[in-house]
Amino acid sequence: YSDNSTPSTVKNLLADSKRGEQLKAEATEFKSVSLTPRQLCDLEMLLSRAYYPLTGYMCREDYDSVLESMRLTDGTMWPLPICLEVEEGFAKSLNRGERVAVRDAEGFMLAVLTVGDVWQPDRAREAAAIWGDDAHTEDLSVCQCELEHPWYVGGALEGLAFPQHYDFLDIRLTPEELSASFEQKGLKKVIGVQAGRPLHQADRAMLKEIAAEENASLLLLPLMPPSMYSSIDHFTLVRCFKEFMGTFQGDTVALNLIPWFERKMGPRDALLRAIVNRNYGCTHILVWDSDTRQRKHETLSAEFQTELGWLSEQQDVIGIKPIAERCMALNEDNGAYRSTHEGGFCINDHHAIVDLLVREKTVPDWMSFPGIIKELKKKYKPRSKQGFTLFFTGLSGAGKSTMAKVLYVKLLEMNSRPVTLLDGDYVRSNLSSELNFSKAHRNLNVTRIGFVASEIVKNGGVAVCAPIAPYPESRRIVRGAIEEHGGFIEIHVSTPLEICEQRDRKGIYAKARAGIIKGLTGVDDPYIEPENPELRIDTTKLTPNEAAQVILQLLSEKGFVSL
Ligand code: PPS
Repeated sequence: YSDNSTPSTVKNLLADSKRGEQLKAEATEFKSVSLTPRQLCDLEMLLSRAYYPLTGYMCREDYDSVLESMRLTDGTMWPLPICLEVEEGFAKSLNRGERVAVRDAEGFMLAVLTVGDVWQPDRAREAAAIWGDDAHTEDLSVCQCELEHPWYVGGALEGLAFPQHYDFLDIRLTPEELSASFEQKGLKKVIGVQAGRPLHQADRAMLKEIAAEENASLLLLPLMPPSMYSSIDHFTLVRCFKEFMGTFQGDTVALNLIPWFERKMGPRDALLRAIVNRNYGCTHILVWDSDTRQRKHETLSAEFQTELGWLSEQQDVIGIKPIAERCMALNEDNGAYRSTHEGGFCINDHHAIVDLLVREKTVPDWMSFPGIIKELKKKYKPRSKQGFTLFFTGLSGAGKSTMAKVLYVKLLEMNSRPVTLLDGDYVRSNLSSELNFSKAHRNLNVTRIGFVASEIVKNGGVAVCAPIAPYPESRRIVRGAIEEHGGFIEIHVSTPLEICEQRDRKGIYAKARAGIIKGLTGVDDPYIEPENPELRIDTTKLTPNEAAQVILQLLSEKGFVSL
């Protein structure tokens, strides 16, 4: 990189206490910007120098140069824009040279930004530069920030404090502290291992093999989406990593939490990850193939090959050596793993382990470690103790309400959990009485049902829901909210429109055809069928009782109930 200083000799961007007091006093005059959890990650990376050599948010010239040539204007290799995204109105109120107070969500001032440039980025151009085509323009918002049409602000930062953390303080070292600790321990070679899931036996075998070949130590860096930093998953993941570290002997493994959020922005993202690992003192970086997270992969994915190629090309420039993950195979005779260079199965047992736990099956020793299983058991309760939602979706008159009522009664009869019925009409007259049947209101109605259902599931109950739910976007949100806490069984009641119309119990189709009501689903409003529901049931082919049996059978197969 451009100069030869290493982060261990580079100071963080926090002002000394005298300057800090001065900035605080002056800040009463400044405009303020509050950062989102993801933006807080970037701020912490900038202030701690994990984004060395950046000293603030990129200004326009650096931004353009990074997009065009992956270099800052001073020639340093840098793959992705790091700018502060703000709303248009706020951006237009700013003047060059003005100072802005950068705050967290509680309003605590963390830094002062001296505005360099303010501009509206061409997002299509940015996406094209990053991914090689502009098909990803919308992904930029997903990957980078929550704003749909952000403006960018660039400028130097003076830090007052790092974003506040209260947990795992002993493993939140800055690049400077971590590099110094490696130096102190005399560790010359360190392999950075970032992972967003707990690691198990096969992973340990692979890491041991690689560490021995490279004669290097390991630095484990658990990854969590920033919004999850306070969720149970975060604590489970970090505790699993602590257990995992305990399975190695001696000083060969370190563990640290870094405020990195995954942008998933292709090979350029991989380069940024490499730079950050280098800044934390790593000399090597393990490159995972995100596609081989499942057991059945036989070859490494094309994306992975590209990422690895880019990293190898830039390894001298960045100063870190990439190492590809390996496929590990179990020798069933002696319980040992070895890497297979002839392809074979890539072992990632995490999903299989979780599956065993929720089914109350024993996890074999060759898969994981007792301490890790103990941690995972606290989070992944057996299905028989989890709550779940039956979510019926389909046209008016398809038979959703009837089936919902049958299941409601049968589940009450079984008496394994409290059951709540959230029928479409019932919700409409209570929870959503002010809503109409526009697309926005239907989506809102469905997400409200999902919110109530997720609270029920969180507390171990069963929610039986039966809205039309014609749009995939709200169905997806509901699934996500519920699956965090338990089971989500989507049942598409796929009775054809002609039959629903023939039945017309409420006379609603006749009214729609006569033009008395407008926007009836199936007539002059769309119903987008679910692509992958857990079940599809056509009530012209099954009686309500038969359909209920099919559903109960599925619940039993998944382990939620025992018949
Ligand atoms: S949605 O789309 O999920 O919010 O609909 P939902 O809350 O399930 O409400 C559907 C019931 O409202 C009655 N109704 C209409 N349905 C669809 N389109 C229009 N325009 C409409 N106007 C009134 C209808 O009787 C639905 O009841 P079900 O039980 O589905 O037959």
